[in-house]
Amino acid sequence: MTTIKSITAIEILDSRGNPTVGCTVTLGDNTQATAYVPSGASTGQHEAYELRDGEDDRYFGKGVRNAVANVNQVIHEALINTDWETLWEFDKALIGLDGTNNKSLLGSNAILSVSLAAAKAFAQSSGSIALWDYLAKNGETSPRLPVPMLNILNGGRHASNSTDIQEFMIIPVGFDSFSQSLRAGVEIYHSLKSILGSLGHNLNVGDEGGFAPQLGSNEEALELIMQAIELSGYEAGTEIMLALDVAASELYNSESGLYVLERQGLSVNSHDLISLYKDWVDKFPIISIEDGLNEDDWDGWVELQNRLGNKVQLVGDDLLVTNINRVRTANDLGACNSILLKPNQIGSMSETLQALTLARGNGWTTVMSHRSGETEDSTIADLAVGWAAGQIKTGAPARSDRVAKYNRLLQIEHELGDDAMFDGMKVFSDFG
Ligand code: 2PG
Ligand code: MG
Repeated sequence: MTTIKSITAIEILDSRGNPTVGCTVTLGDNTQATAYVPSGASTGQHEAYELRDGEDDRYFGKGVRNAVANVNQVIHEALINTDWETLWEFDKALIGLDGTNNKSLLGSNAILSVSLAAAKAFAQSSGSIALWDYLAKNGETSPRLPVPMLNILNGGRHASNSTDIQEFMIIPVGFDSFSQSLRAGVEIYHSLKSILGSLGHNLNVGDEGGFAPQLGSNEEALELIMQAIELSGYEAGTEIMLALDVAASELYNSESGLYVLERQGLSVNSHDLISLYKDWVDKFPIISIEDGLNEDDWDGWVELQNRLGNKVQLVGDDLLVTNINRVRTANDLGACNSILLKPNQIGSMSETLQALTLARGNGWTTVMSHRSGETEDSTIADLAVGWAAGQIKTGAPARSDRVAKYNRLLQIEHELGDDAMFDGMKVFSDFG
């Protein structure tokens, strides 16, 4: 039995200088753990409700004092001094306190902060090495280091004046361990910097630490990344694969029903956009496309899956919002073959795990993910390993909010020693 003595939250800042919730849970045995909640920019319409103060002019309305008060008053008062048999029993009671289907009463940021901090505290108190170990034991999964997807070129909502496509990622697949894979990714990141510099592009970075040059087209970004892979001495298509997060909900014009790619001078319907992806997939070693279409364009997604699903991992982010109901719909329709898992899209640990488990049961791949607004909290690294997600998306190897996750994974790899499992290209064996 585990008891909680206190649950306290404060308002802290994320990597974009916006307020977010930090929470500390103290157990009856004095074990204490803290977690910080991330926040998105290209958020899906169907995500759980992030409670911000609005109204007052503190932080231009983005303060989270109400969410913090909900933790310190409502959640603290309701959930302390009760005996919990498992973390999941506690998590269920926490979710039940809100009672709405999108956490709009207490705020998903309030609830998730408690859910994450409690998970860390329960893990510590159980005598597990760390959260990853506790989760693996609980789920009876063997811990696995994820293949990293490094977002080395940022556009869309994460960088002004860059590409239409939000994220150009590299996936180092042809390596035997996480650290070797990461090293390759980091070297390519540095090579991309030299190439951009030699071409006279600016070397500023976007919200996720990837470069944000002003390029003429989205294809140019892909070509520059191919050159960076070559310059680093790696082979594209075998050792290194490419991935995109189009974040197409941001490109979709609901009045015209068309997707607008300004850099490309294109306004296209979903059929033609899929054809464009098909051209890119034929030309470049792209193994993964996330949010290729708008979050409610179910017919388009089904066509995308039919035309590219046997070759390419089609990841639902805004489409699925880590929500089992949308995972179910997508599976019934045959709309995608992979899920992006963002705990703050749904607002709790247990619901994130449910979405992962259901997706895995569908035979899909699973990708643990950061948000564009992050903190030094690296819990997603533990979730990726403990739940054996297979892949993690956590930005470029730049800026501490991104690097914290990579460093945490290096630490876990070290702790696992000879038991550190890493799949590399095997994760993508269903594609290509
Ligand atoms: C995404 C994320 C993270 P945001 O679209 O996948 O890269 O961005 O957190 O802004 O939604
Ligand atoms: Mg996305």
